[in-house]
Amino acid sequence: MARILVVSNRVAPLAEGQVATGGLAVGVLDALKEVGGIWMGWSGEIARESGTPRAEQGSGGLSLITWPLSQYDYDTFYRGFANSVLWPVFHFRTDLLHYRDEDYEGYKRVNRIFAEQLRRVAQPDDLIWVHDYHFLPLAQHCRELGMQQKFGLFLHIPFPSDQVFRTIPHHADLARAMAAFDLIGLQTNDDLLAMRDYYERHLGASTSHDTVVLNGKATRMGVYPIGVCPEDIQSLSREHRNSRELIKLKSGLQHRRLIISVDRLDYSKGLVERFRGFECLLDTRPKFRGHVSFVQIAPPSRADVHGYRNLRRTLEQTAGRINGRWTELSWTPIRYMNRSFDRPTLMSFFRASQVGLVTSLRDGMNLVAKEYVAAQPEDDPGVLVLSEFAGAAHELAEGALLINPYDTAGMARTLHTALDMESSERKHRHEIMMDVLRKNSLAAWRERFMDDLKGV
Ligand code: ADQ
Repeated sequence: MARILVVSNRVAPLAEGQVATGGLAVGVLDALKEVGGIWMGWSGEIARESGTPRAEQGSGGLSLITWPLSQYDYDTFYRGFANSVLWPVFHFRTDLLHYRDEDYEGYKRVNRIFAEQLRRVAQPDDLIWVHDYHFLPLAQHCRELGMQQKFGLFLHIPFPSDQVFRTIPHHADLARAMAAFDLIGLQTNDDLLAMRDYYERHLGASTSHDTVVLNGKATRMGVYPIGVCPEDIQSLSREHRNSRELIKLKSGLQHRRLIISVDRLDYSKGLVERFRGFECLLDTRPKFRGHVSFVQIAPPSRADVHGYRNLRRTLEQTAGRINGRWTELSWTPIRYMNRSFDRPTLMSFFRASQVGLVTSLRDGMNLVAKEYVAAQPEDDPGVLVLSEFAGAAHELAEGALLINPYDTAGMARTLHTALDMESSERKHRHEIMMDVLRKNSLAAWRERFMDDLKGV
């Protein structure tokens, strides 16, 4: 069986006692454990120079190769082009686009470093599976080095409409480089249509349902919605239902109902809109005052990237204002925590919450929505309130209550519906969503992508 070489910006930990979390880490680790292979990426360290690799051997033919980046490469590649151009634009936030030529040069340079590292270890039959927006030109650099293996790219974030994509300076350059991949996987059909539309209209590519042909080279495209392992989450949340952290949370709640949200602190997740929606619920529906609490867990991310510091300040002010207005001696409406919890604890929090609230303004998928559903007790499940702009809404529209996060009054109305929903309807909706999660599991996602890559 062919080995798999995985490239992503960060790799999952292999060391004893450290647990891989999140869809990417778990899904990729499982694939590598099954057939053996190498996972390559940035070590997270800053050094004087980029690129001295360090190898780490795991069990079952699995190893990691990581290397540091220089401060300049980190600033231009990671903080610069990847997170100040691609991330905001792919999430439709052209107002936050901050472009500099040196950042684009840095982005390409780091991609070349990754290509050279790949060439050192790749064997002719390896399948190369590249993840996300950090590495859009990677296959092209590898081809320039003479590599002929099959290259697949999975884009975890949305692909924007062509008008928005064209705000990126050198967008055509980037898109031509992406066409060096043999397979590009996207989260939703909307993303696929947007990408195909761009190639057709702006680069004159000929396209069919699942293939784009540019200058005689065919790239296959497909929709592969990333999933979770519903059974694992179910048992994790059940086993930890008496965890110390959960007991603390419950004792603070004093039998009040709970709305929960968990995200990286990112402007794409619609946190300010969400706080306003909850405020509107309290404002317009007095029966919930003192009876419902909202827990927001949001560890800071990319604090050194433009746009993130302001967001944190705005959220603190908004939460402070709402709590200042409504807090009673025995009740705090919003508990806003800038910290992480381990996965079992998080799943037990989901299980104990009557509403899971996801308000992304744009989101490739949103695994938290799926994790919330999977963690619910079957005999008394909570309700998922989900933004129609998260990729997950494409699969969960029938079971979740969909909202437009820009519609504050609509969000309050939907929260009211969720909090008052009868048990029979909650169970029915939960069953529908669990069927989808089982069918589109993380294993199914990985297998479909890898089978298609082998077949291209
Ligand atoms: P993210 O933007 O990071 O992922 P998401 O899909 O929700 O968003 O995944 C986050 C993961 O981190 C989840 O597994 C969640 O449980 C975990 N997590 C979040 N906050 C946490 C906390 N406070 N403590 C512990 N764990 C926490 C990107 C894209 C998404 C896409 C995924 C996967 O932006 O759209 O769904 O990749 O493709």
